Amino acid sequence: MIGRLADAVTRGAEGIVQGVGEVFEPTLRLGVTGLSRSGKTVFTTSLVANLLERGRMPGLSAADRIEAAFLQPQPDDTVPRFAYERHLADMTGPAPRWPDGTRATSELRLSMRVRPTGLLGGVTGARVLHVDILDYPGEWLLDVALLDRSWDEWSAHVLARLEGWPDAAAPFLDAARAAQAAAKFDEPEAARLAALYADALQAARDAGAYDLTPGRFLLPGDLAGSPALTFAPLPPGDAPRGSLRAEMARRFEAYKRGVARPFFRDHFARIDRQVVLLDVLGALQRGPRALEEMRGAVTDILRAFRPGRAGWLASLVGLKRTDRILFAATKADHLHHAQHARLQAILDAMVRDAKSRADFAGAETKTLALASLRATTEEERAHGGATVGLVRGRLTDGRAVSLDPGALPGDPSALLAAAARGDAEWPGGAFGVEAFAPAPSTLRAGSGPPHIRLDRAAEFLLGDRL
Ligand SMILES: Nc1nc2c(ncn2[C@@H]2O[C@H](COP(=O)(O)OP(=O)(O)OP(=O)(O)O)[C@@H](O)[C@H]2O)c(=O)[nH]1
Ligand SMILES: [Mg+2]
Repeated sequence: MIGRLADAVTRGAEGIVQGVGEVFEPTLRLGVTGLSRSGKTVFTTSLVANLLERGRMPGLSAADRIEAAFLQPQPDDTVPRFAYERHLADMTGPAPRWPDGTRATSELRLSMRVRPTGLLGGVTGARVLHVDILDYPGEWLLDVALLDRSWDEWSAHVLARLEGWPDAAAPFLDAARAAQAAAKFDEPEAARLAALYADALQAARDAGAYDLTPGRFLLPGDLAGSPALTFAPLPPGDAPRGSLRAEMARRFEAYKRGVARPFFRDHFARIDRQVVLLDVLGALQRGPRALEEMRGAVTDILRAFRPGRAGWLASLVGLKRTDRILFAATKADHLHHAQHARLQAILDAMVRDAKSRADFAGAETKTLALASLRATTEEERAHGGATVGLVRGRLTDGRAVSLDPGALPGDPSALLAAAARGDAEWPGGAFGVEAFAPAPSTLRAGSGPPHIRLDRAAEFLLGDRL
Protein backbone atom coordinates (compact mmCIF):
# COMPACT_ATOMS: atom_id res chain seq x y z
CA MET A 1 0.00 0.00 0.00
CA ILE A 2 2.76 2.41 0.96
CA GLY A 3 4.65 1.52 -2.18
CA ARG A 4 1.57 2.28 -4.19
CA LEU A 5 1.05 5.62 -2.45
CA ALA A 6 4.66 6.60 -2.93
CA ASP A 7 4.32 5.78 -6.62
CA ALA A 8 1.25 7.92 -6.86
CA VAL A 9 3.02 10.81 -5.16
CA THR A 10 6.06 10.73 -7.42
CA ARG A 11 3.87 10.37 -10.49
CA GLY A 12 1.87 13.38 -9.34
CA ALA A 13 4.95 15.50 -8.83
CA GLU A 14 6.32 14.47 -12.21
CA GLY A 15 3.01 15.37 -13.77
CA ILE A 16 3.29 18.91 -12.47
CA VAL A 17 6.83 19.41 -13.67
CA GLN A 18 5.97 17.94 -17.04
CA GLY A 19 2.85 20.10 -17.19
CA VAL A 20 4.87 23.31 -16.89
CA GLY A 21 7.36 22.15 -19.53
CA GLU A 22 4.57 21.16 -21.86
CA VAL A 23 3.40 24.73 -22.28
CA PHE A 24 6.59 25.42 -24.17
CA GLU A 25 7.61 22.12 -25.67
CA PRO A 26 4.86 19.52 -25.76
CA THR A 27 5.77 15.86 -25.44
CA LEU A 28 3.84 13.02 -26.94
CA ARG A 29 4.50 9.52 -25.63
CA LEU A 30 3.78 6.96 -28.27
CA GLY A 31 3.16 3.42 -27.09
CA VAL A 32 4.12 0.82 -29.66
CA THR A 33 2.34 -2.23 -28.30
CA GLY A 34 2.28 -5.74 -29.69
CA LEU A 35 2.95 -9.36 -28.92
CA SER A 36 6.38 -10.75 -29.68
CA ARG A 37 7.27 -10.79 -33.40
CA SER A 38 4.39 -8.46 -34.24
CA GLY A 39 6.77 -5.93 -35.75
CA LYS A 40 7.39 -3.29 -33.04
CA THR A 41 11.11 -2.82 -33.59
CA VAL A 42 10.77 -2.62 -37.38
CA PHE A 43 7.83 -0.21 -37.03
CA THR A 44 9.67 2.08 -34.62
CA THR A 45 12.82 2.14 -36.75
CA SER A 46 10.99 2.83 -40.00
CA LEU A 47 8.63 5.41 -38.47
CA VAL A 48 11.54 7.37 -37.04
CA ALA A 49 13.52 7.13 -40.30
CA ASN A 50 10.50 8.30 -42.30
CA LEU A 51 9.88 11.21 -39.92
CA LEU A 52 13.52 12.26 -40.13
CA GLU A 53 13.44 12.12 -43.96
CA ARG A 54 9.91 12.70 -45.15
CA GLY A 55 10.14 11.98 -48.89
CA ARG A 56 7.86 8.96 -48.61
CA MET A 57 5.28 10.52 -46.28
CA PRO A 58 2.70 12.19 -48.56
CA GLY A 59 -0.11 11.09 -46.23
CA LEU A 60 1.29 13.08 -43.31
CA SER A 61 -0.42 16.42 -43.80
CA ALA A 62 1.99 18.41 -41.65
CA ALA A 63 5.05 17.03 -43.44
CA ASP A 64 5.88 20.27 -45.27
CA ARG A 65 5.55 22.33 -42.12
CA ILE A 66 8.23 20.28 -40.36
CA GLU A 67 11.31 22.49 -40.56
CA ALA A 68 13.62 20.04 -38.87
CA ALA A 69 13.47 16.63 -37.24
CA PHE A 70 16.27 15.36 -35.04
CA LEU A 71 17.04 12.76 -32.40
CA GLN A 72 17.63 14.04 -28.90
CA PRO A 73 18.72 12.56 -25.59
CA GLN A 74 15.71 10.78 -24.14
CA PRO A 75 14.12 11.90 -20.85
CA ASP A 76 14.82 8.70 -18.86
CA ASP A 77 18.52 8.42 -18.14
CA THR A 78 18.31 4.90 -16.79
CA VAL A 79 16.67 3.27 -19.83
CA PRO A 80 19.02 2.24 -22.67
CA ARG A 81 18.67 4.19 -25.90
CA PHE A 82 16.86 2.44 -28.77
CA ALA A 83 19.56 1.29 -31.22
CA TYR A 84 17.94 3.18 -34.07
CA GLU A 85 21.04 3.62 -36.24
CA ARG A 86 22.04 -0.03 -35.95
CA HIS A 87 18.54 -1.31 -36.74
CA LEU A 88 18.23 1.01 -39.72
CA ALA A 89 21.65 0.02 -41.06
CA ASP A 90 20.75 -3.67 -40.60
CA MET A 91 17.47 -3.32 -42.48
CA THR A 92 18.49 -1.05 -45.35
CA GLY A 93 22.15 -1.84 -46.05
CA PRO A 94 23.67 -3.83 -48.90
CA ALA A 95 23.16 -7.18 -47.10
CA PRO A 96 19.97 -6.37 -45.23
CA ARG A 97 18.49 -8.40 -42.40
CA TRP A 98 15.68 -8.08 -39.86
CA PRO A 99 16.55 -7.01 -36.33
CA ASP A 100 16.90 -9.65 -33.62
CA GLY A 101 14.09 -10.16 -31.13
CA THR A 102 14.18 -7.45 -28.50
CA ARG A 103 15.64 -8.53 -25.16
CA ALA A 104 15.30 -5.38 -23.03
CA THR A 105 13.49 -2.06 -22.97
CA SER A 106 14.94 0.92 -24.80
CA GLU A 107 13.75 4.38 -25.59
CA LEU A 108 14.15 7.11 -28.19
CA ARG A 109 13.19 10.77 -28.38
CA LEU A 110 12.49 12.31 -31.78
CA SER A 111 11.97 16.06 -31.84
CA MET A 112 10.36 18.00 -34.65
CA ARG A 113 10.44 21.76 -35.19
CA VAL A 114 7.13 22.67 -36.80
CA ARG A 115 5.87 25.89 -38.38
CA PRO A 116 2.38 26.58 -37.02
CA THR A 117 -0.55 26.88 -39.39
CA GLY A 118 -2.76 29.89 -40.03
CA LEU A 119 -2.44 33.50 -38.96
CA LEU A 120 -0.40 32.77 -35.88
CA GLY A 121 2.20 31.05 -38.02
CA GLY A 122 4.08 34.22 -38.84
CA VAL A 123 3.77 35.62 -35.33
CA THR A 124 4.73 32.82 -33.00
CA GLY A 125 7.50 31.12 -34.97
CA ALA A 126 8.23 27.42 -34.94
CA ARG A 127 7.19 25.06 -32.14
CA VAL A 128 8.93 21.90 -31.04
CA LEU A 129 7.14 18.60 -30.46
CA HIS A 130 9.00 15.78 -28.73
CA VAL A 131 7.87 12.25 -29.51
CA ASP A 132 9.06 9.59 -27.06
CA ILE A 133 8.90 5.98 -28.19
CA LEU A 134 9.65 2.85 -26.18
CA ASP A 135 10.64 -0.56 -27.49
CA TYR A 136 10.41 -3.72 -25.36
CA PRO A 137 10.10 -7.50 -25.73
CA GLY A 138 6.52 -8.38 -26.62
CA GLU A 139 6.54 -11.30 -24.18
CA TRP A 140 6.55 -8.89 -21.24
CA LEU A 141 3.25 -7.37 -22.31
CA LEU A 142 1.49 -10.63 -21.43
CA ASP A 143 2.03 -9.92 -17.74
CA VAL A 144 -0.99 -7.60 -17.66
CA ALA A 145 -2.90 -10.88 -17.38
CA LEU A 146 -1.33 -11.81 -14.03
CA LEU A 147 -1.17 -8.44 -12.27
CA ASP A 148 -4.71 -8.58 -10.93
CA ARG A 149 -4.66 -12.28 -10.04
CA SER A 150 -3.84 -13.87 -6.71
CA TRP A 151 -1.49 -16.84 -6.61
CA ASP A 152 -4.43 -19.27 -6.41
CA GLU A 153 -6.32 -17.63 -9.27
CA TRP A 154 -3.24 -17.45 -11.40
CA SER A 155 -2.27 -21.09 -10.74
CA ALA A 156 -5.76 -22.31 -11.62
CA HIS A 157 -5.84 -20.19 -14.77
CA VAL A 158 -2.48 -21.19 -16.24
CA LEU A 159 -2.84 -24.85 -15.31
CA ALA A 160 -6.20 -24.95 -17.10
CA ARG A 161 -4.66 -23.20 -20.10
CA LEU A 162 -1.77 -25.64 -20.26
CA GLU A 163 -4.19 -28.59 -20.24
CA GLY A 164 -5.19 -27.29 -23.67
CA TRP A 165 -1.64 -27.79 -24.97
CA PRO A 166 -0.94 -31.32 -23.77
CA ASP A 167 1.95 -32.00 -26.14
CA ALA A 168 3.81 -28.98 -24.85
CA ALA A 169 2.88 -29.18 -21.20
CA ALA A 170 2.70 -32.88 -20.22
CA PRO A 171 6.11 -33.13 -18.46
CA PHE A 172 5.41 -30.06 -16.35
CA LEU A 173 1.78 -30.94 -15.58
CA ASP A 174 2.83 -34.41 -14.41
CA ALA A 175 5.54 -32.94 -12.20
CA ALA A 176 3.21 -30.28 -10.75
CA ARG A 177 0.57 -32.88 -9.86
CA ALA A 178 3.16 -35.16 -8.27
CA ALA A 179 4.92 -32.39 -6.31
CA GLN A 180 4.81 -32.57 -2.50
CA ALA A 181 3.68 -28.98 -2.32
CA ALA A 182 2.70 -28.98 1.37
CA ALA A 183 6.09 -30.39 2.36
CA LYS A 184 9.03 -28.25 3.41
CA PHE A 185 10.35 -25.91 0.75
CA ASP A 186 13.40 -27.15 -1.10
CA GLU A 187 15.29 -24.91 -3.56
CA PRO A 188 16.39 -27.64 -6.04
CA GLU A 189 12.77 -28.85 -6.25
CA ALA A 190 11.55 -25.28 -6.86
CA ALA A 191 14.20 -24.79 -9.54
CA ARG A 192 13.28 -28.09 -11.20
CA LEU A 193 9.58 -27.19 -11.35
CA ALA A 194 10.33 -23.67 -12.57
CA ALA A 195 12.54 -25.03 -15.36
CA LEU A 196 9.89 -27.52 -16.44
CA TYR A 197 7.30 -24.77 -16.37
CA ALA A 198 9.46 -22.46 -18.50
CA ASP A 199 9.95 -25.28 -21.04
CA ALA A 200 6.18 -25.87 -21.15
CA LEU A 201 5.50 -22.17 -21.76
CA GLN A 202 8.04 -22.05 -24.56
CA ALA A 203 6.69 -25.17 -26.23
CA ALA A 204 3.07 -24.00 -25.95
CA ARG A 205 4.06 -20.65 -27.39
CA ASP A 206 5.78 -22.32 -30.31
CA ALA A 207 2.54 -24.24 -30.90
CA GLY A 208 0.53 -20.98 -31.12
CA ALA A 209 -0.49 -20.16 -27.52
CA TYR A 210 -0.36 -16.52 -26.42
CA ASP A 211 -1.87 -16.03 -22.99
CA LEU A 212 1.08 -17.48 -21.11
CA THR A 213 2.57 -15.87 -18.07
CA PRO A 214 4.93 -14.81 -16.63
CA GLY A 215 6.39 -13.08 -19.66
CA ARG A 216 9.85 -13.10 -18.11
CA PHE A 217 9.86 -16.92 -18.22
CA LEU A 218 9.81 -16.69 -22.01
CA LEU A 219 12.36 -13.90 -22.03
CA PRO A 220 14.14 -13.44 -18.70
CA GLY A 221 16.33 -10.45 -19.59
CA ASP A 222 18.79 -9.86 -16.75
CA LEU A 223 16.63 -11.69 -14.20
CA ALA A 224 17.49 -15.23 -15.30
CA GLY A 225 18.00 -17.50 -12.30
CA SER A 226 16.78 -15.03 -9.66
CA PRO A 227 14.24 -16.21 -7.05
CA ALA A 228 11.61 -13.90 -8.54
CA LEU A 229 11.81 -16.14 -11.62
CA THR A 230 12.05 -19.45 -9.78
CA PHE A 231 8.44 -20.45 -9.20
CA ALA A 232 5.69 -22.36 -10.94
CA PRO A 233 1.93 -22.78 -10.64
CA LEU A 234 0.74 -25.67 -8.48
CA PRO A 235 -2.63 -27.38 -8.01
CA PRO A 236 -4.62 -26.11 -5.01
CA GLY A 237 -3.98 -27.54 -1.55
CA ASP A 238 -2.60 -26.78 1.90
CA ALA A 239 0.14 -24.20 2.14
CA PRO A 240 1.61 -24.40 5.64
CA ARG A 241 4.34 -21.93 6.56
CA GLY A 242 7.67 -22.82 5.03
CA SER A 243 6.14 -25.20 2.51
CA LEU A 244 6.91 -25.37 -1.18
CA ARG A 245 3.47 -24.01 -2.05
CA ALA A 246 3.77 -21.10 0.40
CA GLU A 247 7.19 -20.13 -0.95
CA MET A 248 6.03 -20.40 -4.57
CA ALA A 249 3.11 -18.10 -3.73
CA ARG A 250 5.46 -15.65 -2.05
CA ARG A 251 7.76 -15.58 -5.07
CA PHE A 252 4.81 -15.06 -7.39
CA GLU A 253 3.83 -12.00 -5.35
CA ALA A 254 7.45 -10.82 -5.45
CA TYR A 255 7.40 -11.14 -9.24
CA LYS A 256 4.23 -9.09 -9.51
CA ARG A 257 5.50 -6.43 -7.13
CA GLY A 258 9.13 -6.27 -8.16
CA VAL A 259 9.07 -7.08 -11.88
CA ALA A 260 5.71 -6.87 -13.59
CA ARG A 261 4.20 -3.83 -11.92
CA PRO A 262 7.30 -1.60 -12.24
CA PHE A 263 7.48 -2.45 -15.94
CA PHE A 264 3.96 -1.15 -16.59
CA ARG A 265 4.30 1.73 -14.17
CA ASP A 266 7.57 2.99 -15.62
CA HIS A 267 6.79 2.54 -19.28
CA PHE A 268 3.06 2.64 -19.83
CA ALA A 269 2.07 5.31 -17.37
CA ARG A 270 2.10 8.42 -19.52
CA ILE A 271 1.12 6.99 -22.91
CA ASP A 272 -0.79 9.52 -25.01
CA ARG A 273 -1.23 7.50 -28.19
CA GLN A 274 -1.07 3.76 -28.75
CA VAL A 275 -0.40 1.74 -31.81
CA VAL A 276 -1.27 -1.93 -31.39
CA LEU A 277 0.53 -4.08 -33.95
CA LEU A 278 -0.89 -7.45 -34.91
CA ASP A 279 0.73 -10.07 -37.10
CA VAL A 280 -2.64 -11.15 -38.46
CA LEU A 281 -1.05 -12.89 -41.44
CA GLY A 282 1.22 -14.92 -39.18
CA ALA A 283 -1.75 -16.05 -37.10
CA LEU A 284 -3.76 -16.89 -40.24
CA GLN A 285 -0.90 -19.03 -41.38
CA ARG A 286 -0.68 -20.88 -38.07
CA GLY A 287 -4.40 -21.68 -38.16
CA PRO A 288 -7.71 -21.01 -36.39
CA ARG A 289 -6.42 -21.70 -32.93
CA ALA A 290 -3.58 -19.18 -33.24
CA LEU A 291 -5.95 -16.50 -34.52
CA GLU A 292 -8.28 -17.10 -31.58
CA GLU A 293 -5.34 -16.94 -29.18
CA MET A 294 -4.22 -13.65 -30.68
CA ARG A 295 -7.71 -12.17 -30.49
CA GLY A 296 -8.02 -13.26 -26.88
CA ALA A 297 -4.63 -11.86 -25.90
CA VAL A 298 -5.36 -8.50 -27.52
CA THR A 299 -8.75 -8.33 -25.84
CA ASP A 300 -7.14 -8.98 -22.45
CA ILE A 301 -4.45 -6.41 -22.98
CA LEU A 302 -6.96 -3.79 -24.06
CA ARG A 303 -9.25 -4.56 -21.18
CA ALA A 304 -6.38 -3.89 -18.81
CA PHE A 305 -5.53 -0.62 -20.52
CA ARG A 306 -9.14 0.42 -21.04
CA PRO A 307 -7.86 3.07 -23.40
CA GLY A 308 -10.64 5.62 -23.14
CA ARG A 309 -11.00 5.53 -19.38
CA ALA A 310 -8.55 4.58 -16.76
CA GLY A 311 -8.89 0.81 -16.25
CA TRP A 312 -7.77 -1.38 -13.34
CA LEU A 313 -4.19 -1.16 -14.50
CA ALA A 314 -4.49 2.60 -14.09
CA SER A 315 -5.54 2.29 -10.48
CA LEU A 316 -2.59 -0.01 -9.94
CA VAL A 317 0.19 1.82 -11.73
CA GLY A 318 -1.25 5.22 -12.60
CA LEU A 319 -1.90 5.10 -16.34
CA LYS A 320 -2.91 8.18 -18.19
CA ARG A 321 -5.89 8.19 -20.51
CA THR A 322 -4.97 7.36 -24.09
CA ASP A 323 -7.06 9.32 -26.57
CA ARG A 324 -6.15 7.62 -29.84
CA ILE A 325 -5.42 4.03 -30.59
CA LEU A 326 -4.41 2.60 -33.93
CA PHE A 327 -4.69 -1.10 -34.72
CA ALA A 328 -2.37 -2.12 -37.49
CA ALA A 329 -2.06 -5.45 -39.29
CA THR A 330 1.66 -5.53 -40.06
CA LYS A 331 3.64 -7.12 -42.92
CA ALA A 332 0.99 -6.29 -45.55
CA ASP A 333 3.77 -6.37 -48.16
CA HIS A 334 3.38 -10.16 -48.14
CA LEU A 335 0.17 -9.61 -50.11
CA HIS A 336 -0.63 -7.93 -53.40
CA HIS A 337 -2.34 -4.60 -52.68
CA ALA A 338 -5.61 -5.97 -54.11
CA GLN A 339 -5.79 -8.08 -50.93
CA HIS A 340 -5.10 -5.29 -48.44
CA ALA A 341 -8.77 -4.37 -48.00
CA ARG A 342 -9.50 -7.95 -46.98
CA LEU A 343 -6.64 -8.00 -44.49
CA GLN A 344 -8.00 -4.81 -42.99
CA ALA A 345 -11.51 -6.29 -42.87
CA ILE A 346 -10.22 -9.27 -40.87
CA LEU A 347 -8.46 -6.88 -38.50
CA ASP A 348 -11.63 -4.77 -38.24
CA ALA A 349 -13.61 -7.82 -37.22
CA MET A 350 -11.03 -8.83 -34.59
CA VAL A 351 -10.90 -5.33 -33.14
CA ARG A 352 -14.67 -4.90 -33.14
CA ASP A 353 -14.80 -7.86 -30.85
CA ALA A 354 -12.05 -6.54 -28.58
CA LYS A 355 -13.80 -3.19 -28.50
CA SER A 356 -17.07 -4.67 -27.41
CA ARG A 357 -15.32 -6.36 -24.50
CA ALA A 358 -12.90 -3.62 -23.50
CA ASP A 359 -14.20 -0.17 -22.72
CA PHE A 360 -13.07 2.28 -25.34
CA ALA A 361 -15.17 5.21 -24.16
CA GLY A 362 -13.55 8.42 -25.28
CA ALA A 363 -10.71 6.90 -27.32
CA GLU A 364 -10.71 7.36 -31.06
CA THR A 365 -9.70 4.20 -32.92
CA LYS A 366 -8.65 3.31 -36.44
CA THR A 367 -7.50 0.18 -38.24
CA LEU A 368 -4.92 -0.07 -41.03
CA ALA A 369 -3.09 -2.76 -42.97
CA LEU A 370 0.50 -1.59 -43.28
CA ALA A 371 4.07 -2.64 -43.90
CA SER A 372 6.65 -0.77 -41.85
CA LEU A 373 9.40 -1.89 -44.20
CA ARG A 374 8.28 -2.96 -47.60
CA ALA A 375 10.30 -6.00 -48.64
CA THR A 376 8.47 -6.80 -51.90
CA THR A 377 7.44 -5.25 -55.19
CA GLU A 378 4.34 -6.19 -57.17
CA GLU A 379 3.74 -7.49 -60.63
CA GLU A 380 0.70 -8.58 -62.59
CA ARG A 381 0.74 -11.60 -64.82
CA ALA A 382 -1.83 -12.94 -67.24
CA HIS A 383 -2.83 -16.44 -66.27
CA GLY A 384 -5.59 -18.39 -68.02
CA GLY A 385 -7.38 -15.25 -69.22
CA ALA A 386 -7.25 -13.55 -65.81
CA THR A 387 -4.66 -11.25 -64.27
CA VAL A 388 -2.92 -12.51 -61.17
CA GLY A 389 -1.27 -10.11 -58.70
CA LEU A 390 2.14 -11.37 -57.61
CA VAL A 391 4.60 -10.18 -55.00
CA ARG A 392 8.28 -10.35 -55.82
CA GLY A 393 11.15 -10.36 -53.38
CA ARG A 394 14.01 -12.28 -51.86
CA LEU A 395 13.19 -14.94 -49.28
CA THR A 396 15.18 -15.09 -46.05
CA ASP A 397 17.05 -18.09 -47.48
CA GLY A 398 18.30 -15.87 -50.32
CA ARG A 399 16.12 -17.14 -53.19
CA ALA A 400 14.53 -14.49 -55.44
CA VAL A 401 10.89 -15.38 -56.09
CA SER A 402 7.64 -14.09 -57.58
CA LEU A 403 4.72 -15.54 -55.65
CA ASP A 404 0.99 -15.56 -55.91
CA PRO A 405 0.13 -15.17 -52.23
CA GLY A 406 -3.43 -16.25 -52.94
CA ALA A 407 -6.63 -14.58 -51.85
CA LEU A 408 -7.76 -13.92 -48.31
CA PRO A 409 -11.39 -14.83 -47.62
CA GLY A 410 -13.84 -12.01 -48.23
CA ASP A 411 -15.96 -12.80 -45.19
CA PRO A 412 -14.03 -12.29 -41.95
CA SER A 413 -16.90 -13.47 -39.78
CA ALA A 414 -16.55 -17.01 -41.17
CA LEU A 415 -12.87 -16.92 -40.20
CA LEU A 416 -13.52 -15.65 -36.70
CA ALA A 417 -16.27 -18.22 -36.24
CA ALA A 418 -13.90 -21.03 -37.23
CA ALA A 419 -11.34 -19.61 -34.81
CA ALA A 420 -13.87 -19.33 -31.98
CA ARG A 421 -14.97 -22.93 -32.56
CA GLY A 422 -11.36 -24.04 -32.37
CA ASP A 423 -11.43 -25.72 -35.78
CA ALA A 424 -8.25 -27.50 -36.74
CA GLU A 425 -8.22 -26.07 -40.30
CA TRP A 426 -9.57 -23.01 -42.08
CA PRO A 427 -12.76 -23.67 -44.05
CA GLY A 428 -11.12 -22.72 -47.37
CA GLY A 429 -7.80 -24.48 -46.73
CA ALA A 430 -4.49 -23.29 -45.29
CA PHE A 431 -2.84 -19.90 -45.89
CA GLY A 432 0.83 -19.81 -46.72
CA VAL A 433 2.97 -16.75 -46.14
CA GLU A 434 6.63 -16.84 -47.11
CA ALA A 435 9.17 -14.90 -45.05
CA PHE A 436 10.75 -12.20 -47.20
CA ALA A 437 14.07 -10.57 -46.35
CA PRO A 438 14.32 -6.78 -46.59
CA ALA A 439 15.38 -5.52 -50.02
CA PRO A 440 19.02 -4.36 -50.31
CA SER A 441 20.04 -0.68 -50.31
CA THR A 442 16.60 0.87 -50.17
CA LEU A 443 17.56 4.29 -48.78
CA ARG A 444 17.41 7.35 -51.09
CA ALA A 445 18.44 10.89 -50.17
CA GLY A 446 15.53 12.74 -48.55
CA SER A 447 13.49 9.58 -47.97
CA GLY A 448 13.15 6.93 -45.31
CA PRO A 449 12.83 3.24 -46.12
CA PRO A 450 9.95 2.05 -48.33
CA HIS A 451 6.72 1.22 -46.50
CA ILE A 452 3.01 0.78 -47.02
CA ARG A 453 0.68 3.28 -45.26
CA LEU A 454 3.16 4.23 -42.56
CA ASP A 455 2.35 7.85 -43.46
CA ARG A 456 -1.33 7.22 -42.74
CA ALA A 457 -0.37 5.67 -39.42
CA ALA A 458 1.76 8.72 -38.56
CA GLU A 459 -1.05 11.06 -39.57
CA PHE A 460 -3.48 9.38 -37.20
CA LEU A 461 -1.00 9.07 -34.33
CA LEU A 462 0.74 12.45 -34.54
CA GLY A 463 -0.89 14.57 -37.24
CA ASP A 464 -3.14 16.70 -35.01
CA ARG A 465 -0.27 17.40 -32.60
CA LEU A 466 2.03 18.73 -35.30
N1 LIG B 1 7.79 -8.37 -44.92
C1 LIG B 1 7.76 -7.71 -43.76
N2 LIG B 1 8.14 -8.37 -42.64
C2 LIG B 1 8.13 -7.67 -41.48
C3 LIG B 1 7.74 -6.30 -41.40
N3 LIG B 1 7.83 -5.90 -40.11
C4 LIG B 1 8.25 -6.98 -39.41
N4 LIG B 1 8.44 -8.05 -40.23
C5 LIG B 1 8.85 -9.42 -39.86
O1 LIG B 1 8.48 -9.66 -38.51
C6 LIG B 1 9.61 -9.97 -37.72
C7 LIG B 1 9.47 -9.38 -36.34
O2 LIG B 1 9.59 -7.98 -36.40
P1 LIG B 1 10.12 -7.16 -35.12
O3 LIG B 1 9.95 -5.72 -35.41
O4 LIG B 1 11.46 -7.63 -34.70
O5 LIG B 1 9.03 -7.64 -34.04
P2 LIG B 1 8.92 -7.20 -32.52
O6 LIG B 1 7.49 -6.92 -32.25
O7 LIG B 1 9.89 -6.12 -32.20
O8 LIG B 1 9.31 -8.57 -31.78
P3 LIG B 1 9.93 -8.76 -30.29
O9 LIG B 1 11.09 -7.84 -30.18
O10 LIG B 1 10.30 -10.20 -30.26
O11 LIG B 1 8.82 -8.42 -29.34
C8 LIG B 1 10.80 -9.45 -38.50
O12 LIG B 1 11.94 -10.18 -38.19
C9 LIG B 1 10.34 -9.64 -39.94
O13 LIG B 1 10.55 -10.97 -40.34
C10 LIG B 1 7.34 -5.65 -42.63
O14 LIG B 1 6.97 -4.47 -42.67
N5 LIG B 1 7.38 -6.40 -43.77
MG1 LIG C 1 11.45 -6.01 -31.01
